[in-house]
Formats: sequence, C-alpha cells, structure tokens
Amino acid sequence: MRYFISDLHLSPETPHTLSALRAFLGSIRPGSELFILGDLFDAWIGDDDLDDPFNEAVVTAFRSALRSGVRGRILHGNRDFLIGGRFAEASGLSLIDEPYLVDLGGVRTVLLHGDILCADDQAYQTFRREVRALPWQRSFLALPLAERRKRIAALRRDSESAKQGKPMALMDVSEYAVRALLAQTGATQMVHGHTHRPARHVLADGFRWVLGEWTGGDAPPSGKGRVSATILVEEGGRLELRTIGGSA
Ligand code: LP5
Ligand code: MN
Repeated sequence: MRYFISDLHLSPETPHTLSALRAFLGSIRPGSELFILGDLFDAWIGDDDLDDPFNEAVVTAFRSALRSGVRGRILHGNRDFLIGGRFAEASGLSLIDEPYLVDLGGVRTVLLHGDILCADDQAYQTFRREVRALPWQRSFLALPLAERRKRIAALRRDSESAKQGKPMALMDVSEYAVRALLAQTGATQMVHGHTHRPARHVLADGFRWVLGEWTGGDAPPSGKGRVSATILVEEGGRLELRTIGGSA
C-alpha cells in the first residue's frame, strides 16, 4: 500500500499531532510506502536543530516505524524547505525533490507540496524565490538558532497578516499552473497538499488529489484522539481519500 500525507505542521505547541503521527505510523502495513508531501514541521530552521528534544522525538518516531519494513520519502513544504541530509539520515526518510513522479495503477502521477501552484499569489511567489535561493539559505543557516527562531516568529506574523488581505481564491492553486505542470511532467494525475482543502478534482485523465492538514493537535489530554487529517491511500492502483482520527 502507499500512503500520502502532508501538512502535519509538527510543533511542540501541538504535541498531540506527534502522538497521532505515532499512532498512524504504527497502523501502516509492513512493506508499504509512505510519502510526506511537505510541511511535516510547522517550521524547520535547519538540520543543526536536530538536538532539540521535540525534533529528536519526531526522528525517533520515524526510525522505529521505518524499522518494520516501511519505506518513507519526504519532499519540502514552504515551512520545512530547510530539511536536509542530516535530518533524512537521522529519521530514515529519503529526501526527494518535487515534482516527483510515481506510477499509481498505471497512471503517471506527479507529487508536490502545492505552494508553487498558487501562481496568482505573486507576493508569496516573490518571497518563495528569495528564500529558496541558496545564498539566502546559507546566510540564514549561519545565524544562531535563537536568532533564526526570532526571525521565523516575525515572519509568521507578517505572513499571517499578509494572508488576511488575500482573497481565498488567490490562495488556491491556479488552473493554468496545474495544466502547465502536467504538460511539463507528462503526468495525468497529481497529489499535493498546502492549501488545506482536501478534495478529489477531476482532470482529463486522472484526478488532482488534495490532502488535508492535521488539526486538533493542541487538544488537552482529555480530548485524546481529536487530531484528524485527510490522507490519501493507494491499494492495488485504487486511490481513496481517508479521514483518520477525529473525536474519540
Ligand atoms: O505557511 P502558510 O500556509 O500559513 O502561508 C503560506 C505563505 N507564507 C509562507 C511564510 C511561512 O508561513 C513562514 C514560516 C516559514 C518557516 C520556516 C522556514 C525556514 C526558512 C526561513 C524562511 C524565511 O510561506 C503565504 C501564502 C500562503 O501560504 C498560501 O499559499 O499566501 O505567503 C505569504 O503570506 C507571504 C507574503 O505574501 C509575503 C512575505 C511577507 C514577509 C516579508 C518579509 C521579508 C523577508 C525577506 C526574506 C528574504
Ligand atoms: Mn504549506
């Protein structure tokens, strides 16, 4: 079986999402493949933050799950594009580049985070180009961890206030960007996250599957089992969106 998840936004502030991830990993059938399509973390500020106790707990969760014959792959989201080889090695996940092509039941399928498809959100695309440039990343990674944390907190505030002024349609994917990516990759189907609008959209020869974010991770212990997410599961070439978790 193949499992596709994204947008967990793991953070010490939402500890129950990590518990839900552990439970999910424990439920995966041995021999399966797991694809994480970005934004595993709420913010990844560099692989030199691997000693952080929360990050260590995440790495351990993957290591133990992947020991039982599950293969895991991860691609970058807009929150964790600084994930690098050290995280991959520590967790046992293979770091893959988007767009990533897979064959799902004979259908050439392209996997990606999805932020690049929000082509009309020009302020974001300009920002994205800037921070994805290597010289910028090098100078950011050269800052002390505490300084990086401060800058990310400020950036999150800027981003949230920028989003207030953006119409919902602007923050969804642009149809022409979807068509262009299909043409560029020769794929007829697509799986992505980022927009947090889980759905199955019909394309000419396949579907555009949109994964959901993991919500409810800040629920108190009494609300255990409240974390929920929409994921995609493939078995024998058949794809199905599945909601996991929810009220206990
Ligand atoms: O993340 P989400 O879904 O809430 O919003 C995104 C876009 N915002 C971002 C910014 C991130 O949330 C910030 C956190 C990054 C975490 C770690 C990264 C580590 C590296 C450090 C990077 C600096 O991605 C948002 C989209 C939205 O998706 C929907 O698609 O609209 O885009 C914005 O809000 C961006 C603003 O429009 C423009 C940027 C404003 C800030 C300008 C500061 C200048 C910094 C210059 C750096 C070179
Ligand atoms: Mn995202």
